[in-house]
Amino acid sequence: MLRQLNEHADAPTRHGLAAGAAAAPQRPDWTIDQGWDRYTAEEHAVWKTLFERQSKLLPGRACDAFVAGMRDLPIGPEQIPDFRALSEVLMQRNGWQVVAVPGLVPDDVFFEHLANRRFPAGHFIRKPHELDYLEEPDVFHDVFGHVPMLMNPAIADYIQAYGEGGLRAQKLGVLDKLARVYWYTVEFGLVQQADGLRIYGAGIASSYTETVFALDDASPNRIAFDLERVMRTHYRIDDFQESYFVIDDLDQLLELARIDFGPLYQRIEGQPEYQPGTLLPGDRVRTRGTGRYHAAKRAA
Ligand code: HBI
Ligand code: FE
Repeated sequence: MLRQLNEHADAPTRHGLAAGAAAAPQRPDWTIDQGWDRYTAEEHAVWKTLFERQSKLLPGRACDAFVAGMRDLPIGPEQIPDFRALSEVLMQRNGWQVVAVPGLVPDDVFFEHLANRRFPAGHFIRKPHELDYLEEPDVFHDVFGHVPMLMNPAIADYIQAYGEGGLRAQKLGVLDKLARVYWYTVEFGLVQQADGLRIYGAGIASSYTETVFALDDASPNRIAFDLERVMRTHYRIDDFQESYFVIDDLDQLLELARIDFGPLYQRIEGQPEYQPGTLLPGDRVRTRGTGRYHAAKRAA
C-alpha cells in the first residue's frame, strides 16, 4: 500500500499489520536501538533537505505550540536527531520518551507504548527519490511532525489517552471510529489561533505539499471539530484530505481526552457514515471547499 504525498500509511494496512506484514520483532514491544551511529552522510543529508524545506514553510503556518516545541528540543537541520537526547528533554518536560521501532507496529503494541508515554518513532529515513512519497512513517514524519507537539501538555495527555482508548476500542471492536479521531486531530488537525488558522497535525506539518494544500488551497473543506461527526467520517488514505477539522485551541483536546467514548460508540453504532468530502447541515463550516483538486483527480 502506498501513501501518496503524505508521510503515512493508511488505516486498513495499519490495522492489518498484526496479521503479519512485518518481520518478527526482536523484542516483544517491537522497540529496537535507533543505531544513531550507523546513519550515513547521505541519510543525514536527506533529513537536512526535508528539514530546510519544511522550516521555510512553517512560520505563520504551524501553530505556536509546534514552533515552541521545535525551539526547545535538540532538533536541527544538520543531523537526524538522537532519540536519547530528545527523550531527555521530553522526560524532564512531561514524562514522554521517544523509542525506536522499525516502522509500523501492530495496533496493540502502538497503543501500549502511547498509554505509557512512549512515542514509537521509525528509525529509518526515506530515500532521496521518495521525499514526498512514502509507505511507512519514517524518522522525519515521526520526529519532525509529532515530537515537537509532544512538548505541549495538552497533546502529551491527549496522545496518552488515545493509547488507553485504543486498547479499549480494540476490545469493543470500534477501533475504526477512534482511529478517525486520531487521524483528524493528531495527524491532520488544524487549530484556530487568534492570528489565523494554523497546523498542528503531524501528517500535514511533515508534508511540504499538504502544508500548502491544507491552509492555502481553496479545494478542501475546513469544518469546526465535532467529535461524533468525526467518528463517523471516513478519511483519505492515499492523497490530501478533502476535509480538515478545526479546533479552537489545543486545550479542546484535553477535554476530548476526558470524555468516556463508550456511550458515544453505542450511540453511533449503525448510524450512517460520511464520505471525506461531504458537508452536513449541522456543520459549522469555516471554509466551504471548491472540491476542485479531488474532482480533477476523479475525472482523470
Ligand atoms: N505504528 N509506528 C507506528 N506508527 C503509527 O502511527 C501507527 C502504528 N501502528 C498502528 C497505527 N499507527 C494505527 O493504525 C493506530 O493509530 C490505529
Ligand atoms: Fe503519524
